[in-house]
Amino acid sequence: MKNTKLIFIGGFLGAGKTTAIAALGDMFRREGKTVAVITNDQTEQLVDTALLRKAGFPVGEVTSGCFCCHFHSLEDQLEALLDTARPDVILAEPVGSCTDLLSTVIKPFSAGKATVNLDVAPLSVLVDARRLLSFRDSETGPFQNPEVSYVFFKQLEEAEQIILSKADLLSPAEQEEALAMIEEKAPGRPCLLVSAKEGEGMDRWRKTLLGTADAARPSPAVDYDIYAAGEAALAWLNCAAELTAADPFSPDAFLTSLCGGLYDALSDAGAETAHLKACLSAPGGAFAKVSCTGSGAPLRTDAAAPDPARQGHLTLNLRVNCAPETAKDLVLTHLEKASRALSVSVRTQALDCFAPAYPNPVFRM
Ligand SMILES: Nc1nc2c(ncn2[C@@H]2O[C@H](COP(=O)(O)OP(=O)(O)OP(=O)(O)O)[C@@H](O)[C@H]2O)c(=O)[nH]1
Ligand SMILES: [Mg+2]
Repeated sequence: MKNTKLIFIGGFLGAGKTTAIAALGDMFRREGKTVAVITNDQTEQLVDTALLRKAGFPVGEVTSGCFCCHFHSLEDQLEALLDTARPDVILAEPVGSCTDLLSTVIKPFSAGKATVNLDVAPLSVLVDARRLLSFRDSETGPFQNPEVSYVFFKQLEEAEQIILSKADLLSPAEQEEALAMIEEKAPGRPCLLVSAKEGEGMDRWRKTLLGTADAARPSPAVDYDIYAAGEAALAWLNCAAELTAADPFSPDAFLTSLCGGLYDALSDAGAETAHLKACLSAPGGAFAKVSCTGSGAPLRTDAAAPDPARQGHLTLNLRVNCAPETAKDLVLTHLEKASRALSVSVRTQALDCFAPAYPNPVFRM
């Protein structure tokens, strides 16, 4: 029986985990390996799942909460993928507000606590240098909340290797500043500079993932009250809607109108967006996606669907530091505005909005 590799790619919201998973998955596939992915969120309707399925990966979802608190759901999803896809490699993306993965996920797998026996790779934690530097100049950080900063830096502390992502966007000075900050927060930790978009550093990183996690590493102490407060400071909103129009509309223009307007309104309300992402699937396989990771970063088009469509399925995920009700009101307002601007009728199918609950891991070793 083959020994399937299980690779956890952690890191804060918007750090580039899904983009890296798609790129690593492609690299493994080009070597002839079979690859599957597990996505994870606090609730259903995931942009990441839509994107990775569109890229041709079998995807299992844990949508009831983070891997650590829903370890048995993670086992169920792994078992299902092992049965159906028979992968050589499973790439797993924990929720971006999650930490203490070494104690609650990596060590339990390494100690044989799981129902599936998989070879767990070293824990990689991605960090977006611009986001990292945004924590530098104020005590409360970009989210105006020391508990969110606590979660962000705990993720770095528990990494077996730190991956400085989106290298293509960084000036040499930003790279240097980010590397110095990482060395200060996690002294001596291996750190790779990568760009999943342009390929820089990716092959070096891929090779390290063929190794096995060092489960004997001491886990950082994590204060769960602070961790819980950090997670709860962010409003979490997932939404799905069906779009229809009498005359064809541009999926790209709809997403830009919706997310551009929403992002500006959140900024005007004094809220810092951790990640706003939305995708639109149209008949015939067209797929458009936009994303914005805050701190003044522009809205980016990750996938374009240039042909006009008469219908589409919209998925929107927002994580932002404001009250859940504010996030919900602004999303509904901007859905309405985009609907009017593009003469598209929007039928909301699902809309979940809340602050994440206190984390209660199944195992903590
Ligand atoms: N230029 C550039 N952009 C990148 C790179 N990696 C990711 N991005 C962009 O960063 C944004 C966020 O990327 P994701 O991969 O969705 O980040 P994530 O960590 O999975 O986000 P969450 O799942 O919400 O926590 C997207 O617009 C990506 O296209 C990169 O290497 N270079
Ligand atoms: Mg993701």
